[in-house]
Amino acid sequence: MTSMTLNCGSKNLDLSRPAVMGILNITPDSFSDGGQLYSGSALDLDKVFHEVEKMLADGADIIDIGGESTRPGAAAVSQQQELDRVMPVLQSINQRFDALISVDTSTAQVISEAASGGAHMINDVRALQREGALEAAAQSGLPVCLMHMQNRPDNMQDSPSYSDVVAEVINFLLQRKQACLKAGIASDQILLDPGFGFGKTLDHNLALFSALEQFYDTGHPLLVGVSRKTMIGQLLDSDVDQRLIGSVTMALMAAQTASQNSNSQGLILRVHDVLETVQALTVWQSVNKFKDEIEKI
Ligand code: 7PJ
Repeated sequence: MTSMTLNCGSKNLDLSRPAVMGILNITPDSFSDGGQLYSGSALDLDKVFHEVEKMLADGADIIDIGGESTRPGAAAVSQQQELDRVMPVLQSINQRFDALISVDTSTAQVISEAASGGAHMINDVRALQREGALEAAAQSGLPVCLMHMQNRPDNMQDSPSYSDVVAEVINFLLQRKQACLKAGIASDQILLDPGFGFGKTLDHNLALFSALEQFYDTGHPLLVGVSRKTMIGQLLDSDVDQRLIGSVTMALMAAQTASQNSNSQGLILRVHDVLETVQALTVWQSVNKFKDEIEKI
């Protein structure tokens, strides 16, 4: 087995156990926590710091900063707006906290500036398909997360359709991996993500989740983001503020699948509810450790 440490520029991420990525949404219009960090129409940096401090204290391994809302039907954001949102937050978090920061962006200029501004990972829901994004990511030397999305945020939920959702998503991700390798990104710096909820019906999402084994078999670390998503709302018939238990359950199931797959190179869970996810993982890990110890006797 290769090393379970992801090199993230000036920091390393331990992937020998599931890592928790806390979501920091600095958009005014995110679907589940939109505008919470705003005072009126302006982003409130004190609220941002408080949120980051809490997520780190709760056990987040990574803070994921997103300046573009990709919820279904979200308004497009200009490059300048995205830079204006992301860069001051990235810089001030880096000054105040010793945190591993990923930036959720598809824009070449944001990738480049975020890398020089101290970001440790690039998370792209468009898998580096925008003009210049591959080159900017390669130049940054940072790990990249490639996510699958069918169509665009404004139309992705209109009528998602696949003949074989698992094969199509894996093929897409492997094609994007090849493009990354060609652009000079090292294979062990590439993470893959099925993109739950991005151009997918409930059945598509469940098919992908049930096939996580096949994603681990690619030999890349995975990122799984199901937190508070519509699929959980559909399973529970619940609004976005009632999806905590469902989200944590799925996070734990993904962790369990990873731990049972000998090809797994690690898992990052992208979540809103850091404390609850970390607690579930801690209990699960403690029981597993105990079991391993009695098996050794
Ligand atoms: C994801 C993401 C995801 C990755 C969002 C939301 C929508 N990045 N950004 N994977 N989702 N890699 O938080 O529900 O699933 S934004």
